[in-house]
Amino acid sequence: MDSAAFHEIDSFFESAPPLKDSAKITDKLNQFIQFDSPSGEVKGRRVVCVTSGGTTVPLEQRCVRYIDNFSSGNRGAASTEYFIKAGYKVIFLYRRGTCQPYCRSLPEDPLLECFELADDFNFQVRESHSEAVKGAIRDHHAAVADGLLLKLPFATIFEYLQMLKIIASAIRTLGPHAMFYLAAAVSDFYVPWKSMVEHKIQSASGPLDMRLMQVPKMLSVLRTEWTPKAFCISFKLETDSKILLEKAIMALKKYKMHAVVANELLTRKEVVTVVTDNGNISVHRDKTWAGSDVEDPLIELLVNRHSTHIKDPST
Ligand code: 9Z3
Repeated sequence: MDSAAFHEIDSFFESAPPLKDSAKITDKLNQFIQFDSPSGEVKGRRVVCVTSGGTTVPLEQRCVRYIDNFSSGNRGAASTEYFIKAGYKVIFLYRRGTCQPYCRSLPEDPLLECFELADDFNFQVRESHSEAVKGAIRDHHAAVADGLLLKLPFATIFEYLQMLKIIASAIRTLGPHAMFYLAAAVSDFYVPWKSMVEHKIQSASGPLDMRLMQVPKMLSVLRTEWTPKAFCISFKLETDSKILLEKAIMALKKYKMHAVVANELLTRKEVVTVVTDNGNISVHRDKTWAGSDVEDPLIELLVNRHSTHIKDPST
């Protein structure tokens, strides 16, 4: 990376609004990483940071309006479940309000739809949702109790990137056992905090004309400076299939990722292509089973690749 790129990144962090609770987040992370699971095996345990959901770009400091990046959070939530099943500790960095691990089969408003009043004092789970509710509670509680799941919410691009940096510094000591799985949809353009108006933009002033700056690319600095030994997977999303693979290969080379998962908006739940230096692998959802997820074979493949990386971190 050249010095201009470092300067751009430094000035992004210097001018960002300070992250609330950053000391608390660091404490939580350190506790999570050091937590001895009831089964006792922490040494050499793999930790993955799964990012999920879209980042927002506020247009006013006292934000009324913002630009958003599309992501339901389903990819991140599903992947988290499969990583935990594979024995990983997962730091789930997610956009507040998006899909959560173990809740994917629940309706949108679970409290109102899954429960009913039994009498004036008690409520109960509706028969139709009882398996889904029991499963969600059991699996989520087990993951948290075993020290395998830490959930950290963000909303803005400023919060997301500051938290990513804190996470990187917390898991750096794990060397090749650490992994980043960057499924969040991250804003490419933003309004720097210092040039952002404080109050709500007035519509009486006519059409809105505003200049957005490019968000500095943090993937290179994450890969080469923050956690040089970690296994790094990023995602590439396109709507035009003709340019998808070429863009993913570019990202792989430019940011020195270990793999880039390429996906198209419309088919993202059916198929993804894992792009690596040794070629591309198409990963499909198992169509013989209605409840299957493409994340199941995807995480299996990445876990195997991570094992190879741990044996030889220079790969
Ligand atoms: C992805 O490509 C994710 O797979 C999706 C998942 C956001 C499509 P859902 O959350 O969808 O299940 O609804 N994430 C990365 C998107 C992104 O912004 N990538 C940047 C790019 O493509 C690189 S960081 O340029």
